[in-house]
Amino acid sequence: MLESRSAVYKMLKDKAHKDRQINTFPRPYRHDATPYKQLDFSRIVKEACSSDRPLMAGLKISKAIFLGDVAVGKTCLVNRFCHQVFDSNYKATIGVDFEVERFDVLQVPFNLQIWDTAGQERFKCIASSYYRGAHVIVIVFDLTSLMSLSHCQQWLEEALNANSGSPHIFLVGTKRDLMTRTAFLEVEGHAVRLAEHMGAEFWAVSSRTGDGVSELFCRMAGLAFDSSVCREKETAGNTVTVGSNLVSKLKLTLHSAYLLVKSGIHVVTSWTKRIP
Ligand SMILES: Nc1nc2c(ncn2[C@@H]2O[C@H](COP(=O)(O)OP(=O)(O)OP(=O)(O)O)[C@@H](O)[C@H]2O)c(=O)[nH]1
Ligand SMILES: [Mg+2]
Repeated sequence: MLESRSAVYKMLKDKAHKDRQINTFPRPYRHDATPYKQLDFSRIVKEACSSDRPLMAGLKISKAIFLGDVAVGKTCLVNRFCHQVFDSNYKATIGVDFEVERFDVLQVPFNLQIWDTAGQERFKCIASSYYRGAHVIVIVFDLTSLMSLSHCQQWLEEALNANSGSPHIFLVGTKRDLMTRTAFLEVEGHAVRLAEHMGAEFWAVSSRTGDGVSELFCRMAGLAFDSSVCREKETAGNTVTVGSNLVSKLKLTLHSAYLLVKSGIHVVTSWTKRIP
């Protein structure tokens, strides 16, 4: 397997590639077309990333799933970002494809698992079994096909049914290069309204020219990383609390045990002494 294509190689690299090093909070495509209004990493995240505490040492991974109609351009989008290639010949995805992309966010290694699912109905059963546990849901449509846009709500419902958390949701229109400006503005209007209804952040990209692709993935990584560290801090906070209680309970128990053992030894000693 080529080094650049190996997921494990990417995850274990010392440093992420320069364009995957995120030190400022990535911007949305349009500030008026996103439900994620924060302008910077959370304070708790910045503090955690600048300290050397062991909390930051673990391997951080978030899962992103890509869904949408047949041939809307999911695979091309993923391949443009992961391998800097574009193939104009359509090859249907069979079931699901998997990639991992390594980022350094605020100098902390972060991996984004990318699950590129098949849009064909006959693979739905296989593909949908990979929806679970998603931190990022990317619903993809073709900007030149309003039909594909009209199916996005349905795709989102299916993805949400398989997930219990609160994933970040993206609505991404592809093939921007095929649109005239006037046609694009019209479709963009529909898509922005739908994105608002879906609670999603809207993006328009072109995998052929690469327009917007890197920005989109960095934005996903930035948001996913921020939530992942916040979650980790919350869990660690709870663990510490629970742990501290346990530790104090354990101390009490040990102390009682010590007293018991002490008296036990005394009894046993006396009893032992009495045997002969
Ligand atoms: N011009 C142009 N063509 C694109 C773009 N993205 C994808 N295509 C073309 O659209 C067709 C379908 O692309 P895929 O990425 O394979 O579509 P998919 O959504 O993965 O399809 P399934 O795997 O069947 O669900 C291919 O012929 C691509 O070359 C784009 O940004 N611009
Ligand atoms: Mg595909």
